[in-house]
Amino acid sequence: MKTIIEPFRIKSVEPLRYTSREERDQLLEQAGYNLFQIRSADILIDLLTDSGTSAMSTEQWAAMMRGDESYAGSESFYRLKKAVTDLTGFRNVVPTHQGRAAERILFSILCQPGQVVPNNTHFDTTRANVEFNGAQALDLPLPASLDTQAQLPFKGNMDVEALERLIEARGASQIPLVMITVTNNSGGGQPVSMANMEAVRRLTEQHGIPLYLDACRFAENAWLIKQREPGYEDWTPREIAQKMFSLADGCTFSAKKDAFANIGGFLCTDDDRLAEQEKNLLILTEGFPTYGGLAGRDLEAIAVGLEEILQPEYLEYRIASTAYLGRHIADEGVPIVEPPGGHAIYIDAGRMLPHIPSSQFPGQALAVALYRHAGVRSVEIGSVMFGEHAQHQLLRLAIPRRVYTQSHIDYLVEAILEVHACRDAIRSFEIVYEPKFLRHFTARFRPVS
Ligand code: P70
Repeated sequence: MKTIIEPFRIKSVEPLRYTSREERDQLLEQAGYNLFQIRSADILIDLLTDSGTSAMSTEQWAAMMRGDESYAGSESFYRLKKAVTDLTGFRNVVPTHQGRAAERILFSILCQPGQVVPNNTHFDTTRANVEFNGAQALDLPLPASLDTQAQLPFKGNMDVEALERLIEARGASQIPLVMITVTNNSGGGQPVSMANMEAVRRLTEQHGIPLYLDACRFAENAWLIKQREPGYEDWTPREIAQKMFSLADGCTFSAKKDAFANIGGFLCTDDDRLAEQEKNLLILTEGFPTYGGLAGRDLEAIAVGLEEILQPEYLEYRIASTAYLGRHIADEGVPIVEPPGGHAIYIDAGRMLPHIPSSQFPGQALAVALYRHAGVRSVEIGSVMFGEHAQHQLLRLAIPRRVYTQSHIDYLVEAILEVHACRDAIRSFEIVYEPKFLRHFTARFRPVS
């Protein structure tokens, strides 16, 4: 059969609530044109994020009933630890309430003011946590990835030559760790090749610098390696993922993405001394090391999710469904980050709206226009999120896992094409309020008249 179907059926549904254009105009004004400030009941299709928004399976819900809520020594922790160690090979597994808590603990131990942390591209909380500890968060994406239209298989790769130059210039002692984000979220959900990870590994090993994976979307990255990197066609997604982790010294992980959980994360390392320091910090704010800010039932949901995410039928459907959205809008002239990656389609808003300069936030303008027109929520990934560090002005349409069906995707295609047809009328924005860190969550905007 040629048709790729959703490899699940639906047992429980949530109704969607419709709003009128007039209502949405009013809601936007009240929200300061920031879609984070709109109530979810006022959203028809929510593509703000794929994080924590997955539909859990019957097996995950069943496992939650088994949750052991003991403060210390919970059986659920040992089930999670086994699932994580079998997958990653890491000895120490420190649970956290989500990915950024793992980042905060890791960077506050490893980073000193004045040091530099290279990453293929930092995502929002990763950058904020590095900077909060006084270190510099340096993006080293592939130069070729700057062209959103270039059709290359691994545009998420790190620029290994730039990393080599950095190590020479700054010295290994000023680089507490190197991080690779899979998939590269800020750069269009693009995958990182195994060859690139191996090259970075060789370099970091030579200089004694720890290599960490920001592994949020490891399974989607593994599937894209299987599809795009010669030599891996016959590997299972699990085998590919295991090899990816074997190249690293540790990882941070948000279970809200590639573990189908609504909350949770963890921090892994093979360094026992570092793990002790991490657990000492964990107790201060997250909790005892066998639950780390989560309920026992959450640990169970993650353990099951880590198995389900690697099922080939699921990954095939997932990547095909994202690509379907991308192809249907791109073939009609909407400039997207090519080729479609894993969890999201990214529209190059800078290219689509050439009349709006970066300083007036084309991605934000497009996010507002799409919500106004069709009740669809998306997120700007550009100068609102990253200020001067923005490499592109993108609008991200993130697809929650196992949540929306094919007709929702067809509705999105129609909505985006209609907005695209009226793109010349889309107005720009200026910021009227912003906080110090992670300003995209609470900034307020005003249309420029
Ligand atoms: C997203 C969310 C979270 C994330 C990530 C990478 C590569 C770490 C984390 C932190 C954040 C977000 C952005 C816009 C709107 C809503 C949410 N990414 N590393 O959607 O993990 O959230 O568990 O602390 O992508 O991409 P956590």
